[in-house]
Amino acid sequence: MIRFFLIFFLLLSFGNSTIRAEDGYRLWLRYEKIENAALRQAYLGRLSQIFMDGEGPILKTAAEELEAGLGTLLGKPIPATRVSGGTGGVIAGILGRSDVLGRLVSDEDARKITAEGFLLMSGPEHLIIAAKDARGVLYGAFHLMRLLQLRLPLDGLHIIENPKVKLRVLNHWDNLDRTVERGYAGFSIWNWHELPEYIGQQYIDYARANASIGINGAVVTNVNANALVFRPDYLEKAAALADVFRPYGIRIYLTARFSSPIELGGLPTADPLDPQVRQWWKNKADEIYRLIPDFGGFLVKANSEGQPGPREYGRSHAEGANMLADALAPHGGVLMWRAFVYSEEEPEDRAKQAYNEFVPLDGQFRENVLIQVKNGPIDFQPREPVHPLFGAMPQTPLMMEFQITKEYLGQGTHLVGLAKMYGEVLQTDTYARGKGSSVAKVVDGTLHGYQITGMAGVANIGTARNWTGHLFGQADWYAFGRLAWNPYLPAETIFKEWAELTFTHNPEAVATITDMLSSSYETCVNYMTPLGLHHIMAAGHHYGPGPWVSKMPRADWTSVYYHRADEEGLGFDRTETGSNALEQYTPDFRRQYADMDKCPHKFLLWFHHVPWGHVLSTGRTLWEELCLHYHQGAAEVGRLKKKWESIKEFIDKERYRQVSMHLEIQEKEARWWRDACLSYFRAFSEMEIPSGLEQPGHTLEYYRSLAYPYAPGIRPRW
Ligand code: GCW
Repeated sequence: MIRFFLIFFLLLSFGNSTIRAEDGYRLWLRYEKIENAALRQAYLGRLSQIFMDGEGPILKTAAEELEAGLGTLLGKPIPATRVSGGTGGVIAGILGRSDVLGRLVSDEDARKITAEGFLLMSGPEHLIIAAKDARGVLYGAFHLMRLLQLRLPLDGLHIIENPKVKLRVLNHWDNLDRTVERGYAGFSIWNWHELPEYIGQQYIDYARANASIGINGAVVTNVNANALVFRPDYLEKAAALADVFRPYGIRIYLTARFSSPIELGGLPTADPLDPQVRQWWKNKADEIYRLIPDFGGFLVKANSEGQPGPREYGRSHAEGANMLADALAPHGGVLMWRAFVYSEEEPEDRAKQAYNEFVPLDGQFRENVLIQVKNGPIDFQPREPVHPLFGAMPQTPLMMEFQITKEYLGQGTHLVGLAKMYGEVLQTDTYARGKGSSVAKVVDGTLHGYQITGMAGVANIGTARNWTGHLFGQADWYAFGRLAWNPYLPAETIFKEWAELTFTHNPEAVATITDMLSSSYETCVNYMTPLGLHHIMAAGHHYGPGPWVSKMPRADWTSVYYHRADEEGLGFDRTETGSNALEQYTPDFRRQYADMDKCPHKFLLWFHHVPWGHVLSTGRTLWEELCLHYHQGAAEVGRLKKKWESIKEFIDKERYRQVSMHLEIQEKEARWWRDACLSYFRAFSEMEIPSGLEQPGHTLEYYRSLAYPYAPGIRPRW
């Protein structure tokens, strides 16, 4: 008898756990059955069947997505058919190839749909998904599912959505040995050793998740590149991944190590003007396209942090990029060349390097070249002014490079809604063509008329069961995709969508999660690098504070180089009395920051060296303001915890616990940042931390003694 109960209990608990398994793997694509029967009926009235009027791998995916999604959401099978089943239900297809749609879609609507865009329109008994291409139909299908997931009405629907950016790409800093540089979610999901035969389910789920947010490109190798990926057996492996991505409208790209003709081709040089080298790259591109006909192209990090490049041969970035672009052009491929370049020497200000190297080359790149520019001039810091290049290269398509993985924003343990930072960057006015010249308008091509546009995000994905390590890292991946599609989407809109798709429809819970994501970016800046401080993290792994870092192979790899703390004050003078990096911006942009007393506080110490006792517009001295921001930031994390606790009843136990434990770590680390940095800067200001504020729990020597040799995210291998 006891055995019976034991087996029964085990079955029950196992059974429940599989039903309840909420480990985050399903991301925002959970398609939980709509609980409201009346709403289900209302949807069923219009979605009774699915007529996919066309064929091909991507349309097949769209049909399968609709079938699976509608069936689960509406609680009954809704088969997709290839023959017209009358006028009811979903009618999907490509205009110009579908007579049915040709009759249902007006010429005016048809004209408004651009590449990869879609029309979503509801009639009395049907719902139309019409596009000019298969990707548009797929994105329309996912958009329809999102409407149902958000429980939004379909009556009178008339949506035309066109992607504002052409290339919407994830950069994976994944190494061929499956380690991920600056990755905090386990290992690389690409198991190169078992490809091409073994196709992991996660590859398919990855492609589906990206397609659902409009991402159409994946660079699957690290920018600190390995020439081995161009070896024939590795190209076969890459081709197998391309085969997985293709039905989801995703093109594969590879990073190209500039010295590959030497390392792999056995040539004596990689000089881009050498005919043999040019031929080698042409042959290599031809070889790749024989295996992967829709190969996206190359991403290149050259002459940066030890990566090889054209400068070794006295050639310019344009000469290097154009060689690769010429190899790709016959196949329709693109060359993304990174502007994250700072010279081997150590001139006065690293923030000026890329501008000095690239602006003189404006207009010298081939048509199929995009220059991939980080959002700021240093290096993905919690907050940076926008990169001056965004206002300075009207003739060369610049694409944005955001970091989704949180190398400098709390890595795998902090909740920081990055859409807030991305939006701040994208909405910044460069004044390149007068007022209203936002970075978003540079990136989407409307400001300078770029023929090709792009946005890249350094991925935060790994083998972690919930993909991103910290569950809220999914919100950053989701936000990147939504902003690459539409750089003008408000962060709060994205956060609200993600919260509902991922957790619950309870309005209080959704509002709270939205608020947590929305406030957490400023919170993180405050407890790490307030008032324009930057690059004061620990060396190497970049885990935790290190304002004392002063001995590195290069001065501009230290912290003291950036904060410039001395007995007089704090901050980096980038005005004309200092490095004058400010002159690289347009006059209207410059004007906002040139005067210490008018400079917005968020960039005060980025552009100015400010005396400790200088009284700011708040009436507080710099030192007092610094202490206040650090304490506000750390205290805010405590409030994040309380917000999460307040919605416990609406969140499943498993994911609630995941996030709670990470919030515990985040609060501990926020206080660590606060106390370590103030203890260090106090030695220069020679002022006490205001008595009303909690004093550091340890001595400066204690904070400086902390060492974490196994902090995650492996370092670059230069
Ligand atoms: O922020 C730095 C990182 C490096 C990275 C480099 C880059 C891939 O610390 O790990 O190298 O940026 O963007 O190339």
